[in-house]
Amino acid sequence: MNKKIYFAGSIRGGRVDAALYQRIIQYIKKTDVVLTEHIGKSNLSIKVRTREFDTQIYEQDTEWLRSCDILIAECTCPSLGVGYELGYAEAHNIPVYIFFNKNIANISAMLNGNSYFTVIPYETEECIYQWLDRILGGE
Ligand code: 6K6
Repeated sequence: MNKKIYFAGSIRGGRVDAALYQRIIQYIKKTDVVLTEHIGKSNLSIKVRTREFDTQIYEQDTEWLRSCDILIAECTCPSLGVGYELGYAEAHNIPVYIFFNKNIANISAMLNGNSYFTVIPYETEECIYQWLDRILGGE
């Protein structure tokens, strides 16, 4: 209850799963705090902006990463930014859970081969929520 969750999902890597991100975020929010609610927004801009604009995003996101209790990532749609966040979380000893739909995508060996990460291949969305109950319930 009331854990701080950093939810990571693709933005410039592609928004094909944005609606799924939104549903996952809403589910987590029933019991806990999601620091990155914007990831699920359907109108989020994916345009490359100025270096200054992106610096603000980087500074804010890495601050949230350092302060979160758990990182939960949906990695079916590959994203350089999410990959960076996973490594950053590992370097700061933040527990990391990585979901991907095994009927749609493969996961990088650099994630699947790293025993620090809990990698969760799923087939149905319902599986994600069952896992979230375990993760957030602290089982
Ligand atoms: C901010 C407000 C409205 O639109 C923005 C623009 N972009 C981003 N805002 C916040 N976090 C971002 C933004 N772009 C990338 N990220 C972070 O990187 C998120 O935490 C995502 O998990 C991850 C996505 O990386 P890319 O490489 O797919 O963009």
